Amino acid sequence: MDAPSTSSSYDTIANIIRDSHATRVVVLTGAGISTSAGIPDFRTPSTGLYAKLARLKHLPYPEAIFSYHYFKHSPELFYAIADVRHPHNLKPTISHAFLALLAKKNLLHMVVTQNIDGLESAAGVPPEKVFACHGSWDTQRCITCKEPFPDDRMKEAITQGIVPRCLATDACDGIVKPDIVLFGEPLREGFEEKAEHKVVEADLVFVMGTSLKVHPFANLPSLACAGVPRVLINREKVGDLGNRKEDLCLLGNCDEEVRKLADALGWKKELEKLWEEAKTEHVKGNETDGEEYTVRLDAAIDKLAGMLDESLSISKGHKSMLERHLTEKLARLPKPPERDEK
Ligand code: CNA
Repeated sequence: MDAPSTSSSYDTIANIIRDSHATRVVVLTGAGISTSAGIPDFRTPSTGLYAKLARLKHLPYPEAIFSYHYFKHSPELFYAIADVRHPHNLKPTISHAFLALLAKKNLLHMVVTQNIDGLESAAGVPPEKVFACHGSWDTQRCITCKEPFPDDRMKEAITQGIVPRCLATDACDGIVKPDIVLFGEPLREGFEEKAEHKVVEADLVFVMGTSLKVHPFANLPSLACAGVPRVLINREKVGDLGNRKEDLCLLGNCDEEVRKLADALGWKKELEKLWEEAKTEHVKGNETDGEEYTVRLDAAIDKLAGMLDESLSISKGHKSMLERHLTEKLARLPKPPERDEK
């Protein structure tokens, strides 16, 4: 980890906010703001999903489970771990509550999140202030005819780990997919208006809990106008954050850094209260504890490793077909932005 942030960084940011220099705050978030809720991120070595999935020897590469082309070929894998990836009854973190507090104080212009867990809304950020550019688990549809699929049937399929099939007509029988954006799929509509334009309009930008490895999201911080402070809250330096003279880097765990910042702002009590209320409001009934979630995920991946035999492994022929498909797609650029890894 890089050098810890100095107390003057928190005071500098607090002054920018408190003295009303910033009233259009844009927050760009990734999986790191939800890891303390129990949802592993993708890329943290050993605890991230890619590290956990690396033991599935028959996967061509760990990210394949989140690729659209692989999903079309082998949706069983996606659904085998869907239940433990679904954010059922997980609690928002204090970092999510910080976003809600910015909204409550009329400072929040937009949260643009890559996360699909819905925890910003669960913490109380108004829906019009959240743009989940990689979608969410809230709705689902057939990938062939695009017909929406009923929530109760989806819940059943996820719980049982079976691939749901379209009910629209007997002829369709297409695979149903939650409306989350897999690698290789077009982004949700509105990226230009609700993400890019908002960053251009921002007078303060936070970048929290993201490796900035997924494009086009990764380009967003660079759209902040010259002179606009960009604050990175993350365990490590990412992208070009830190390169501009007005950049500030709070390197550490999001929740701890947010607490220190709230303290500098004189918002600590209010933040803790808002967080407590959000947890009580959101989690009704069977609350899932973060540790329990991780244990269940590990068990599901172990089970999957056992299930995965040669019949599910991607054949050499299929792999070269996918590669050909990708090459052809790239050759057809330019086209609307897709969620892509760099
Ligand atoms: P990533 O590539 O796994 O990067 C996460 C980043 O956050 C890394 O730089 C970590 O060092 C950092 N980090 C992790 N935990 C913390 C913490 N507690 N405090 C501070 N920093 C931390 O994830 P990205 O979001 O950058 O990648 C984008 C993918 C991840 C999106 O497409 C998401 O859909 C996908 N994803 C989402 C979730 C979710 O919805 N909660 C979970 C896992 C993956």
